[in-house]
Amino acid sequence: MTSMEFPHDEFFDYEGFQIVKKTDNHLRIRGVRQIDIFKYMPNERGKFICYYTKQEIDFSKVNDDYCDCLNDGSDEPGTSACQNGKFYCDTHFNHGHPEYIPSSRVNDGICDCCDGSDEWSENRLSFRLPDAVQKSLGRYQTPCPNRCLL
Ligand SMILES: [Ca+2]
Ligand SMILES: [Ca+2]
Repeated sequence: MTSMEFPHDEFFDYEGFQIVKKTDNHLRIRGVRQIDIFKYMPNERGKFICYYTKQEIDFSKVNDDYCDCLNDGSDEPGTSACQNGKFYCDTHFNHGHPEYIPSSRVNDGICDCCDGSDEWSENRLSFRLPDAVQKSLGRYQTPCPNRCLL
């Protein structure tokens, strides 16, 4: 998730824009880093344009958990719907932790982002390793601890 200031509320009127949180005119879109937010602005027809194919789709199809931009996965930055997508963790630039992960790892029950932001649905695996084992492996299951400062 990331944020960017917008001067008007008009952008928030598009159905399905999948705003995770709007506070003090900040827009946050799950799985999108701040410098890429502009790519998620609707065009003059209120549509989203896939990054590479330039395919035009309705904004309601962004982060709707169905892959519409088949070649680049750009319409699903915050879900695991597209095989080739990237999910940007809420917390970037943490030494030793990934800035982004393959979108296939979103909500898979394993914490990949140091802040656990990839596990936003808090899916839990049917088995759970003891905490001590998880710690010794350096791999954690949901609910995710915040490891960004470690
Ligand atoms: Ca979609
Ligand atoms: Ca994960």
